[in-house]
Amino acid sequence: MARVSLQILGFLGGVAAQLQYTSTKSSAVAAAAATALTLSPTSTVAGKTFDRYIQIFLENTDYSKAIADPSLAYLASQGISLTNYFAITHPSQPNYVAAVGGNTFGITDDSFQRISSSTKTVVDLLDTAGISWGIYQEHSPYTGFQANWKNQVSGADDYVRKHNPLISYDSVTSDINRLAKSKNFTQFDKDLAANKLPQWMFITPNMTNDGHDTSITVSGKWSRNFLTPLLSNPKFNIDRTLIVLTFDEGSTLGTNQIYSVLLGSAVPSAKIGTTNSTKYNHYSLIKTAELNWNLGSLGQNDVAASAFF
Ligand SMILES: *[C@@H]1O[C@H](CO)[C@@H](O)[C@H](O)[C@H]1NC(C)=O
Ligand SMILES: *[C@@H]1O[C@H](CO)[C@@H](O)[C@H](O)[C@H]1NC(C)=O
Ligand SMILES: *[C@H]1O[C@@H](CO)[C@H](O)[C@@H](O)[C@@H]1NC(C)=O
Repeated sequence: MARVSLQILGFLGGVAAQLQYTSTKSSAVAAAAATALTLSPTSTVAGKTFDRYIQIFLENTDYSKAIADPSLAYLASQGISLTNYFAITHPSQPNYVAAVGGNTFGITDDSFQRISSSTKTVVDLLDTAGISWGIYQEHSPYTGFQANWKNQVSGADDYVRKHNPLISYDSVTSDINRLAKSKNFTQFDKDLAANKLPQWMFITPNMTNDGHDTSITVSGKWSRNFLTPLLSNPKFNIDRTLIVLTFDEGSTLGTNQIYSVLLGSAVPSAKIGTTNSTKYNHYSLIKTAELNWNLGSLGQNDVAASAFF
């Protein structure tokens, strides 16, 4: 019985997401927020190189411009700067999709997409291995929200579905326990304070802080201000923590080379402030988790990708 009703809920959630895609009513959102299921499971599966993995995506900036930003140059000096990292394609959405599924699955735009429930993502591998995971999307109005959300005062785009890597996969949205791990920054703060952060995380700041609707100065400052206290927070930067701060894509006219830096306690102190010119891309994000935790593979572009370690 419980299983059936959960499936119906998941289905209704999908329908609601499509209806709400263009116009989101705040009354409906408030009602749904009151009942949304939030889960914060934890686990301690030891990895080869790291035990906690945090991926953060900023928006739309070429490598040369990002590395020249003072805040991002500072962060590069605090870790290993990856000087030969390329996004997969344009525009945003297929890059996010690829970063968890190992393929763009034919998506070439930012429109509402659903990827069939038989398509696996890295969270299938993590679930099989018993590794806790969660995604934190700034200003998603409630856990498991599947539409877009505007600032209710200014009307500006705030949280957008296209920047949520897992939400287009039916294998995630049709499973209430998975949807319950698509959380926001309110929940990030709570999970951090309660020692409930998962081992695998993906973080997307909102449309202001990720630079999409602002500038590299704003996304750079946000990154430095967000990460600096976390790097010295023993609840966040626990032993063997690896953070990858990167961008979804470069500018449309560039080579799609993007800034990426490895930070956290998993970076050996002798390598702090160094560069690494191995060719990496978003499939490397998956491959790195696979090798670290012995997860096997998705059989997609993750197979041929290079891992960071
Ligand atoms: C974040 O999600 C929680 C849980 O669904 C919700 O109560 C809260 O209002 C959300 N925060 C923001 C800033 O939207
Ligand atoms: C994005 O979040 C910041 C707080 O982190 C807030 O100041 C800003 O107004 C938000 N952007 C929008 C469009 O609501
Ligand atoms: C980046 O460089 C390659 C090739 O020299 C090494 O194999 C990697 O271990 C290295 N990665 C890191 C994180 O130092």
